[in-house]
Amino acid sequence: MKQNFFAVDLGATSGRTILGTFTESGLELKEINRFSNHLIEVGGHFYWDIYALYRHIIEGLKLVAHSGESITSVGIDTWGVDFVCVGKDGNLLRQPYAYRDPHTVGAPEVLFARISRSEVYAKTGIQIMNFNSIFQLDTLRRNQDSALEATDKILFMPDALSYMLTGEMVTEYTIASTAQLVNAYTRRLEPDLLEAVGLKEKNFGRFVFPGEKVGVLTEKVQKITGLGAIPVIAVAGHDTGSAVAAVPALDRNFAYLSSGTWSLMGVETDAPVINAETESLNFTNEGGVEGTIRLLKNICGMWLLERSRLNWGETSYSELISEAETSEPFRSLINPDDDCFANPVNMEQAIMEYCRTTGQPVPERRGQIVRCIFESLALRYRQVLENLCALSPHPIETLHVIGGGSRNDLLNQFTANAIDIPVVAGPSEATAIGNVMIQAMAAGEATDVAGMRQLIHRSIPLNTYQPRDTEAWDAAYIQFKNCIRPN
Ligand code: LRH
Repeated sequence: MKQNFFAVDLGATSGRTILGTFTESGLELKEINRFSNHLIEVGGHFYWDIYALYRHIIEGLKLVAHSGESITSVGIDTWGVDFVCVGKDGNLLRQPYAYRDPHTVGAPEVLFARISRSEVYAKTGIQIMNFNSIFQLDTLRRNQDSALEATDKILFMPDALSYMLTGEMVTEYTIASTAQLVNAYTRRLEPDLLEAVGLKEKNFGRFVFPGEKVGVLTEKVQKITGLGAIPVIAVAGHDTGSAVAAVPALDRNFAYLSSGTWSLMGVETDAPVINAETESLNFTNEGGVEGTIRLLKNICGMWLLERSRLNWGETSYSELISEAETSEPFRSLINPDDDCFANPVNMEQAIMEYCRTTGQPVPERRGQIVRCIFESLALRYRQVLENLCALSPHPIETLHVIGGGSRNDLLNQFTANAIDIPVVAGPSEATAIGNVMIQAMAAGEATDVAGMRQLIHRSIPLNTYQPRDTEAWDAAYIQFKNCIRPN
């Protein structure tokens, strides 16, 4: 019988549900619904609306039920680090804080007074970013947050949504690894780190790995959706974990760039790579599928454009890209990872201000801003790739760009030019594909990730970009390094 896998893929600016099916010609994906996901600002704090996300998932499930299609299983992946507090009675205690909330600014330094930075990094291998759950939890603890004080269980976003569908509480390994509370070697929650933020293992759900069953839809959910007792499978709950599982590579000699709100650039390894160099370069070791580790770096990605676009009404991405294409090259550059771009009130102004204070021409037109963003991202990719080449246990011959950003021809070409190796772009729906893959493996319809990658390679159109104008990009790289200011 035909098996349909229902993938819920939630990003920090938009979400979608997708029905994935294997046919003779390969993998078929049908988008069921797509919706935006907003940060909600209340009293200077930023939250997510988990109930709205839940409602969109229910809508998606209803649409499939009404179409008469069957669903074999459901899997949920989301952005990393954020979590929900659940009380003893099983109720969610408030809307979850969003990782761009400024309450964690300076939080790592406060925690490191009690447990050293090196110890935290040596255990987890996770790059220090102030929004990691460990720092969010410590901030809430110090602020005597009433929800945290009443918490019985902490559930990460995908696990919280699975709980709302099934009533079962789990802690899935890949999403938990982003919290900086998992030991990279034992692949379990690390008691010393939990203790440092006042928690115990009993404050988390049953620990599971990708492919394990969470539970089945509750009777209430069955009733409102018109579906049966369908299983919910723990996929790689972390979106980047799902996306990288779907890189259409035929061997190991590649780096990937998962391009969305963030640009995650790294390599896949069999074991954590945790040493003085990875620590000083602040590289991360996130948990992946089939025991793999993603040695990578977070780079501020399309966030720069998504946020700038808020000032430009409904201008389409293709219009903005063509305005960038006809703008002057290398007029001004920014460091995409400068702190000032984390959550500015006005991104366009923040970019202009950066250029002004670093003595560069201030971009005035939209096309100039977009060109500045794309060129700066491509040059930052080069910088991170240089570090990766030194850290990676295997050679890097190709860069696979996956995710929504892989549809951007101009940026793909800029990236190839900047890094001087070929860029292979696609699939743009890598995250949903990875999510479907894990469900298919759990259902016995696929055997392993390598086989699935071959199938994706065969059945999804990919575009290759060869490096061009490399001398001009070499000069621009020097210009880029000169414009970086300390964070
Ligand atoms: C990308 C992502 C990334 C995390 C960030 C919070 O969506 O999951 O891997 O670091 O969100």
